[in-house]
Amino acid sequence: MNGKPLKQAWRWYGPKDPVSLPDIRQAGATSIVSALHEIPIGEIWPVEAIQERKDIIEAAGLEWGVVESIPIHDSIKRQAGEWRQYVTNYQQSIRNLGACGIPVVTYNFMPVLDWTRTDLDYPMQDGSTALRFELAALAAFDLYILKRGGAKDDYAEATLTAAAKWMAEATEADKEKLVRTVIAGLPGADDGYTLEQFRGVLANYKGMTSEKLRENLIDFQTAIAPVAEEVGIKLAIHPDDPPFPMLGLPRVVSTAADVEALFTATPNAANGLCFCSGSFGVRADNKLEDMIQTFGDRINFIHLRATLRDADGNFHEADHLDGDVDMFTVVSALLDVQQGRAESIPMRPDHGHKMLDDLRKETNPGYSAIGRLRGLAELRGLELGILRSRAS
Ligand code: DNO
Repeated sequence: MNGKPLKQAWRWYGPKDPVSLPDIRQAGATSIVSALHEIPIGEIWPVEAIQERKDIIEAAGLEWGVVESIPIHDSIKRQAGEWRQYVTNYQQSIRNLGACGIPVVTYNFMPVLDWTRTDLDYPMQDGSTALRFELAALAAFDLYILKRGGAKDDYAEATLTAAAKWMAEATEADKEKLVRTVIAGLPGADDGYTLEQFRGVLANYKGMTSEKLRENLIDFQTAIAPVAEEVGIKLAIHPDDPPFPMLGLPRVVSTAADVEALFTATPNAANGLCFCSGSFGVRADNKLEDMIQTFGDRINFIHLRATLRDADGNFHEADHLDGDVDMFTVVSALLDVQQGRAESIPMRPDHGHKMLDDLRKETNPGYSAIGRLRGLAELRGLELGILRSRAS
């Protein structure tokens, strides 16, 4: 093959993941993306626990290439309470990961909720199911279930009407399911909440502006980037998913300008990006190819998936080579970045449809085996085609 390919990685939730390490080897991935999900947010990841997990991965013939994620304690995002202690703990976790030779650490800075969807089983025409975000459902949750003060001002008239309709048509079971889907925590995200707890944490953010949140993020990156650099770790901040403010909470890693502001403020070489085509791709104003060219040097980890939006602000996760993301252009641009690097950048097929046998199994939403296996196979073929066509 002419040119260096990306490293094929796969998210594994640890020993309890229904998709095992031997399964992952059969999918053809060589590198594992994982976290010590059992460690409470804010606590230090001990060397022994990291090493033990690393040994399990290596015994299966794989490598632990990326940590996704060390979640950030909420008090750091607000700079409240014991936040300095939590930053110190985070620095120590990075040192410990460095001591074990783990090269990349991913994290995000979304307040309160990590990635959010309103439907985890949205039927596709081919019989598989996908993850979906329906703006009217989120608005219905916000206005009628959470009953957040001032929520009405955050939505366009058409969304308010659609939300009222959603609510009128929903059964009690639909409403309960929506609450669970939005706030109970998706796999790999922070802990879930009950409705009461959720109101409490939202209240803690009262008055939080995007300017302040951005400052807090920059302070955090300024504190951790030199430590990462010292121990040979590359950081990769994951963009907001979805990439816009939600439930009155600001979000500051949604656009090219957001990303630019972070690298300008903390130019340290360890301060990098997880380029997630699906998250950034939800906004039509994010020009993915330009972003890859602009931030190429900073891209330390890649998530590849495609989303399909509609005019009402909804989106669902399309097949990897379908949807609004022009995957040929995205992978081509990423391969340009890759050619300037000594090491292969890890890339994982992000999410996947629930399909075939997985439809009858208990799986982690977005992280069933076969849908991701299909995604990885398609991406691998696309990459090979691009690299081969460049050979002449
Ligand atoms: C969802 C994932 C996110 C991601 C974190 C990174 O599938 O992309 O949970 O891991 O936001 O910190």
